[in-house]
Amino acid sequence: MNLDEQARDILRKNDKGGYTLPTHGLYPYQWNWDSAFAAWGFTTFDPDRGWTELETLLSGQWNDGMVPHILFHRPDPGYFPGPDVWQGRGPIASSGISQPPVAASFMAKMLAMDPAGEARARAMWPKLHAWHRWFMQWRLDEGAVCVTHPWEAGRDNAPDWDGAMKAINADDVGEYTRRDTSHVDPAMRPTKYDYDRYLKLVQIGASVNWDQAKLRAINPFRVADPTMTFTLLRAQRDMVDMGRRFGEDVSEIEDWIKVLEAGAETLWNPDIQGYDSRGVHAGTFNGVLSNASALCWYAGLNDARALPAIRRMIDAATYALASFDPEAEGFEPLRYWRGPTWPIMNYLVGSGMEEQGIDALGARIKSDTALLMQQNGFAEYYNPHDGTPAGGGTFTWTAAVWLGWAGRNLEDKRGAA
Ligand code: 9WN
Repeated sequence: MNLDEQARDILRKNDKGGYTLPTHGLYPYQWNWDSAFAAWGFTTFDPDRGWTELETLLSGQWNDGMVPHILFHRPDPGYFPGPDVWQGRGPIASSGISQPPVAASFMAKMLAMDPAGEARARAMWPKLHAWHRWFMQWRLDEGAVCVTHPWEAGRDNAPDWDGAMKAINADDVGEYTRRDTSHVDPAMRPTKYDYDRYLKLVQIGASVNWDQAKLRAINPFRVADPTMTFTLLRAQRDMVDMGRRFGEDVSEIEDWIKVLEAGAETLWNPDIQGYDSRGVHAGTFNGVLSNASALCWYAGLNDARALPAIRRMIDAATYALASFDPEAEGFEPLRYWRGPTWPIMNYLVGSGMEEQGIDALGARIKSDTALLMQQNGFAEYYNPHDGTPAGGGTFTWTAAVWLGWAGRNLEDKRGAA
């Protein structure tokens, strides 16, 4: 099988009928941003199935507009924490937090690829609008979007959260059994210290039935985050474009864009010459240069200030862009979001650079990402120094990135930028 066929095969095999698992075993449910990538990947060869993926995701939307980060369609003992721990209150058993809102941006791409799907996109637009409003209502700090749990950013154990995690007392979290470490090497996963705190935050949310007003008062974890701010800013721009086409009133969204642009500026940390996460309770930057810092171009900000530090990060790795600055203390090339390179982030960053005319660097990230898959298969993530595949295998969103971007118009741009 060639790589296109392998990638399509992965999507089909991870398809549970209406939704797609990130990978069998490790992640046996529907994850929010994984699902948006899956929808796009399917649209390259089966648009009908692509639209269905997004519709299934939005069928789990809560009354308040939130679209959960996990939908537990069918119970599976292979994942912890499951629906009984989360106690979500939506129409489908779910977690109680959200994830980076990339669905609208993928919907815009899907519409361009399959204009026949317009009626389906039109029906989803108001739901996405309600979800984005939920972020604007509950998650802003000085216009930047905050996460209330490390899992909400999709970058679970990134060093960005270290400061805020220290402030969480998890002594009374109780006994529990992790399942992730029985699927993959524990050395590649977040630590027990991290998991105690992840779980404690879930318990705090569930204790107030995920009431956002109450949670805001008691949650010790609130971090303004570049992942969320930049993906929402991009999503709002795509919503304006689609909304105009659908004859919707987009003036509110245009106002949100201004708020988010100002918010993004509050994440600029001159000390690291990059966009940084900011602890809201502590009132300080975290001093972390990550692949999320490089999402500014994806968000439509052509920021020359941000280029030198990101270029240095790219030069410091063999393959593409590491999730954390390879020259920073605490860099770990195989531990999840503390060093490895992730195809999905490479796509968001690289395609954003291509759109903003940072052509050579964008093309380099793309060809490195393609090379990782050609040499090492469709892994969850890779060691940015030697390309070792790690985490889960036959991964849905990695296959989608191949089909939609990395595997298209292949050129070797290594060394070109
Ligand atoms: C918790 C599914 C998800 C991704 C996240 C990634 C990881 C989950 C976990 O897997 O998070 O949400 O249990 O580690 O960090 O980005 O959506 O692929």
